[in-house]
Amino acid sequence: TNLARLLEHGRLGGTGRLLILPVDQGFEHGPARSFGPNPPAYDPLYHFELALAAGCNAYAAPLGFLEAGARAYAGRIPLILKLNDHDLLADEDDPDQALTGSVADALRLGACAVGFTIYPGSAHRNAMYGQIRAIAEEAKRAGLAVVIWSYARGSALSKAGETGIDVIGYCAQIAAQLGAHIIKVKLPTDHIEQDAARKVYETTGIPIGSAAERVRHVVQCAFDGRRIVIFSGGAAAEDETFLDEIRAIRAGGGFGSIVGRNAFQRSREDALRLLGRITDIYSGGGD
Ligand code: FBP
Repeated sequence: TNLARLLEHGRLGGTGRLLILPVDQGFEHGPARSFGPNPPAYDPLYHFELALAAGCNAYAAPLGFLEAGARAYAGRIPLILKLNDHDLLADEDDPDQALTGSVADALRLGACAVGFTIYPGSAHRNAMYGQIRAIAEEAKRAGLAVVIWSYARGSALSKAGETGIDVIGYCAQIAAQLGAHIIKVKLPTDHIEQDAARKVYETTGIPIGSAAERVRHVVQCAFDGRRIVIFSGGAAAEDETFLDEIRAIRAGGGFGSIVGRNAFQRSREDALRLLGRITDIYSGGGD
């Protein structure tokens, strides 16, 4: 029921596509870097309003931001409580995430899903997999949906490897095997990180030449379309470059986007215009 709430809400409700506003960047990147470009975004209520006005399917944030507005907004827009977070104050080759919320918090705040980040590629990945296993069990028992941010990161990978097609496909598969209902990954490039995988891509001719083909392959890696795969927005970008990525996600059978910085780092009016164009594209128009 909670997964349906999320899929049925907003401008894309009932289309099978999703647009989610995630605002954990204050924790993940720092407040000035995140909200300095558009100061009204320091206010947690700004993001609830933006997600609502844009017709997003859901709004995702850590405990503090959700606590600031859940009383007024929990019944008006589906909420996803991020249960772990990472900060940038200490430089680490192998990043880890701290547990910053619980399933009980998600229920108290009226959220319909919990969110959790894993870092495949980090030396700490196995501890994160163990944590989400236990959290997903508890969340599902309570009727909450599970969203996994599956981010390749760590000393085992090159910088290019973090978005390599073989690695992103692997991240999608790991999140699906960990029981995610919704999987969030970065848009992959045509880089192939692992030699063993390169051989298979070359010999079997898996099409990965265009962005849409790569999206299709990542969706295939998440149980051949039986799990919902959405793609992150990334750092603020030119509108047309960004919208081309959305068109590629649609063309490749991706289920949608989770767009943070490209939404809240510009004026509200500008953000609503861009988010409107994204929902137009996912609804089948907007070309
Ligand atoms: P963005 O659209 O701002 O990229 O947000 C999506 C997201 O997953 C956030 O939830 C998270 O804070 C951010 O990406 C992490 O970005 P990065 O990989 O650059 O640290």
